[in-house]
Amino acid sequence: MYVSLAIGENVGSVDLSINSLRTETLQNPEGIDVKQPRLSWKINTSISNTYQTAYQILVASSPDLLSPEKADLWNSGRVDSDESVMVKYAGKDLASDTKCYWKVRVWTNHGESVWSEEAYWRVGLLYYKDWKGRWIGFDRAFPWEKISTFPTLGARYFRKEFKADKQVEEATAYIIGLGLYELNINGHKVGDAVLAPTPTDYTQNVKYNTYDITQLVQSNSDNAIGVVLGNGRYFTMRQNYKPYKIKNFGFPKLLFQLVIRYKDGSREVISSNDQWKGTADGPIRNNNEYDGEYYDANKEFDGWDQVGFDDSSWLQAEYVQEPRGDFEAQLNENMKVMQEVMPVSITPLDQNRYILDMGQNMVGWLQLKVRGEQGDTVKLRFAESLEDNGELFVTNLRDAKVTDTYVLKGAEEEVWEPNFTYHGFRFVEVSNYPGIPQLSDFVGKMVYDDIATVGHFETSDETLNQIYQNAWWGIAGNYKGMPVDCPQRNERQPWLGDRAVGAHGENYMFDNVRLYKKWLEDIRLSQKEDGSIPDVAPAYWRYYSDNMTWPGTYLMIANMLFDHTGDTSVLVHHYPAMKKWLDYMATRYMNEDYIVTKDSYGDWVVPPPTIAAGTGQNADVKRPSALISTAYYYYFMEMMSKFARLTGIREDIEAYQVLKDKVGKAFQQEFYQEEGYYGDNKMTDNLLPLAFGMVSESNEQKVFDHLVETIEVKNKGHLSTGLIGTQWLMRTLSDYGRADLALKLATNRTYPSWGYMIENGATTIWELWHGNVAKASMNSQNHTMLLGDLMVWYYEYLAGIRPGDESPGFKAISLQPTFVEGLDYVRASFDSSYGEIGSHWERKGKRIIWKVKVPVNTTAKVVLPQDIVTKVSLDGKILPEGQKEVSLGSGEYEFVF
Ligand code: RAM
Repeated sequence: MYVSLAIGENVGSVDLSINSLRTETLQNPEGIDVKQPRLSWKINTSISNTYQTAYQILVASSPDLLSPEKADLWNSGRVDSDESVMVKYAGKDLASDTKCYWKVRVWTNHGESVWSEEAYWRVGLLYYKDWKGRWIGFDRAFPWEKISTFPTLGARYFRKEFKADKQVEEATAYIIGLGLYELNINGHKVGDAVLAPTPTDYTQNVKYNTYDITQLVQSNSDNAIGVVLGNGRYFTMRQNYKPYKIKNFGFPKLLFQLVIRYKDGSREVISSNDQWKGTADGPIRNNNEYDGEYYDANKEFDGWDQVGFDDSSWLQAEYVQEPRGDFEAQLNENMKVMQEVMPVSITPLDQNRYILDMGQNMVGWLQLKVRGEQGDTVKLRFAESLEDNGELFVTNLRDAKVTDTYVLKGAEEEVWEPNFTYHGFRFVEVSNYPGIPQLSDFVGKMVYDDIATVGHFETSDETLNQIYQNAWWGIAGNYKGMPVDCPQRNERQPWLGDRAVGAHGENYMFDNVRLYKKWLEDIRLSQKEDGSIPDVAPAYWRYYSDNMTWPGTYLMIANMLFDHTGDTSVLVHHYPAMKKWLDYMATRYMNEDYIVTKDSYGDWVVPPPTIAAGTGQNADVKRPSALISTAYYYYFMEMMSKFARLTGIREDIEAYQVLKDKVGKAFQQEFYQEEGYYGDNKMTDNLLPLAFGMVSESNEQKVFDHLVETIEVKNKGHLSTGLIGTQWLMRTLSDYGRADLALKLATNRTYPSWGYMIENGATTIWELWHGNVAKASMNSQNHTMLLGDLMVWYYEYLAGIRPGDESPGFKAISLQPTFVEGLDYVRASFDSSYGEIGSHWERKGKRIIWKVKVPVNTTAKVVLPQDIVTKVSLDGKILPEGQKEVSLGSGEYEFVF
């Protein structure tokens, strides 16, 4: 929608439009339980330096009422404000199960827009009492099922017919299907989500999904509902060999509610109860995340989710115990098949077995096309790499069976893919395939949270680009409604430490705000009464090890979300739990000298000194270090003081500073060595105090020199950091003037480095620096944790895009690339809440041409390189000599120097 505006003599007419309307940062969300949702929009215009001066929002209960005169829920009137992101709804109280339509117009310094197109959100079921149905399921296994270490529990199928005996105006379905569900109406799958809903600790909260199914319900007619339930993270007997460690929640169960509004204004609710029919004797004979899915097509019941199916042999649905957690609307995205991957080769192993190569270590599953006899049983087994003899390498999967089985019914052609499992794999062993399988019989389905890729990054260096690709595949694949550590072995846990800084870099690549908000809530809810926070949250594995670094991710991600979105409510909401945790740690583990004595993992997985030394070995994994825990405590004091300031908890601002200073002094005394380094002079020992600002000015250079000496001399130009140190490595080197050394580490192809992984065939990031030779049991080929701060460095240093100091959430932007020698160009962009931020620089002979893009309603502070020798021009005009900074409004600009 464009409108021409006369806006002053010099400019003529411009286009000004508004789009990307979002509620709680979602486009047209269905069923949210936020009582005061926050509304955002983007302004587009081709004219530079445009900012908003006022807005007007209308919210109405129907599109017809969406005018200033009629808006029945809210007419904000003209509000003088430059806010265009997360503006809080301030209209009438919202009722459950209602739809709210909205639109907005803005005034800018360059004129006024017309009304935007309309968007909507639907209010979900706000109160427990709004749920009319009862929980149904079968709280038991059936005779053909097995409850053991490797249980076989099939999917549960439930069905119900109902009559919509009038003209349907609107039909909305609310569903909580645990562990996983698929909802069908009249034979059609509802929505494109897979492996829904998002996993939680079901004793704390369970998430419901909402669907507008108006198009699927037949007016004046009978209709059928069919729901399939999978085990997911709810029925986890699969790991029951460690009941002391692993939570099990029970058997799959369902709560369902369909609200139909008829054209005549009447309303009808159809919900789950014991009038539904159910069976566990269907085609999905077994399903779980680790062992795969077993599907017998001969057990299919044709038309079971359509009207007229004879369900007389099915059982009456049973009332079952409801889960303990609160029912909440799911605000983060469900998973989806996000991309298809075609296999690149198929190689026979023996008469009956073939190896399929997907060309990429991916997460998801394989779709199979097959023709054969009834009862033929095709097996698919998945792995990340191959043994030398061409067989699958499966030892690193530990006891996960990762096998999908399909039993043919003998139809003309059968096409199948699993519903309730996923695998981390590049290779697939196909066995018992009738006939000769062709590449075209298989399609890889890449499955992760339905979030957009918002960042693009490219340089003149092939290694940097390939690492970026590997990172993208690894990060995306490990988004499973929570960030998991790995997708392939019998683990797949949301380990906190792996994402502490990683999440910050990921945010430039993916629109993951809702995912990380959800995860922060998982972490908060995992806190014990006494204050302790686990290393894994949701705590499916109970690891309450009283650690500083892993649980500290709680604070670091809150900090990232604030800096990247400007959303203070995150800090307000989590502040008490963070404070409680820090108090808990201090009370138990801070000695009278202010040293925090407890740490669990140290600098997890530092590289063995040589490949030979690492062959057949784990990394040097657990070396708890009081240096690390004390440094982090110091760092968190600064962060808490910031949070206290932002949330208005005045008394804490100073208190945290005071404690920080004490911890800082104690750290100096305890760990600083007169030779000018910290602790044992390991890279991480020196990196942390430098990165956290703990080193006195007079010592800084000495400490930094030791760090550099370790890299250049001792390590011959390589890193020797594990999960902790790598999180601060690239930025610290650059901040102290050695971006060239950071670039060297990032482009190395020899051990240990990210490039070494690539040299050895990696298409994702390994768990271990020596992953090609390490002991198999602890050696995933798709972990993201060793990325450290590399992605942050790509965007914030090489491209120089950062949130500005003056205003968080990229309302103010800082642009300051490191024009490091050795790169000919860097091209990056990032789609922020205000629009695209771009930074492209390129060497042309001795000059650098740098193009930047600043979105409407933001400002950017550009810091010019300090060591420029030539004159600087901005859009062809020479800047005054000595100018070091330029302030820009929105638009596209070109610097030359
Ligand atoms: C491993 C996980 C994870 C790491 C922990 C400490 O089991 O893979 O990545 O955070 O250990």
